[in-house]
Amino acid sequence: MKLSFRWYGEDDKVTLEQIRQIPGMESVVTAVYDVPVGEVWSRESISRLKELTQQAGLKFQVIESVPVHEDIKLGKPSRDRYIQNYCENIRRLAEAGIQCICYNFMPVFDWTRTQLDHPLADGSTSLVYYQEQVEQVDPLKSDSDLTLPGWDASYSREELRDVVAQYQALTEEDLWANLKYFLEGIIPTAAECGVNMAIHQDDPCWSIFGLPRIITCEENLDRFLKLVDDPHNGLTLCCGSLGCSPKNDVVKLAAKYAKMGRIHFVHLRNVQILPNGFEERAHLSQCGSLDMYGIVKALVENGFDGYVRPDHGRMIWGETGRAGYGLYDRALGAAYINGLFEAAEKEYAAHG
Ligand code: DNO
Repeated sequence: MKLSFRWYGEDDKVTLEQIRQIPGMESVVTAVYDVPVGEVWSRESISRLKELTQQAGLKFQVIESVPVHEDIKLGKPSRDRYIQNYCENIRRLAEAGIQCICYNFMPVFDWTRTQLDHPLADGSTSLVYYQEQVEQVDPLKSDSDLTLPGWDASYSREELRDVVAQYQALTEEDLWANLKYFLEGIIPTAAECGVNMAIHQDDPCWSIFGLPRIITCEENLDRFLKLVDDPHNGLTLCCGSLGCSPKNDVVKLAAKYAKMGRIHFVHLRNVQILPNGFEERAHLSQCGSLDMYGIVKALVENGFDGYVRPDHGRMIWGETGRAGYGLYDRALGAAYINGLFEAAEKEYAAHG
């Protein structure tokens, strides 16, 4: 396992020096943020990130994310140009030493929560999703002044309505076809460059606002991997995204896809499933619904050797900053992940 930590670049309040001091930390997970979605990343921006990372004594090997332009997901004629750009980004990142690229294929909305600072019983705050709050939001109604915290702020409300409306005619099968077209366009380049592509599951793993979501469950992950059956077409196993539905057995999925050699990156995070949604919790198994040791054991026993990062943390000890991405609770998560892997690896070495 290669321990990594997400860093949002030079504007991140969390510094590379701090990240470096987390025990066992190897690699940074980052991205170029100064280019609009769909365009080619400049070699200067990429090498700047690489330089800063290496100066801090960390490796520059994982990107999260190279975002996929909506025209690709919608299957518009302009997608070919965006797919070419995507391939060029893969080539440039490979030249800089990148081994793994995380991305997602969610229409319009990336991860969605209804509140980012919900107080938990211990006085910390965390990200939560309550279905009844989501149901109050209609992104197509201009008079609705409700927004959700994870929304892409680069869209004006008008643009958001427009792009959401374009998806109304798109079925799940259309989205599958567009994903296949995209993969057929990029995986040969990734294979040539030795880069592992790692799709992130939809978060949460169900449809929101009537928009299709397909990277959600075992059946669909099986289908995804067969779209282009090449080891470079793999997964970011996001435990929190899959684990917010009781239908997904994350331990089983970790074992299955690790055994197939198709998990390149793992986001480890715990969630508490509730009747009306879920709350993000501390990483520790006893704090939520997921068996974190079970997941790690399944990875280790099935030969997983990819990147791992602690995922969203709570805000603790008075820290303020980017929701889910403070230093303290993610560092606690990293320490816990180290412990789980050490135990699972020693156990496996001793008893198989
Ligand atoms: C949220 C993240 C996601 C993830 C993308 C990957 O905190 O897990 O935004 O980076 O979905 O493309």
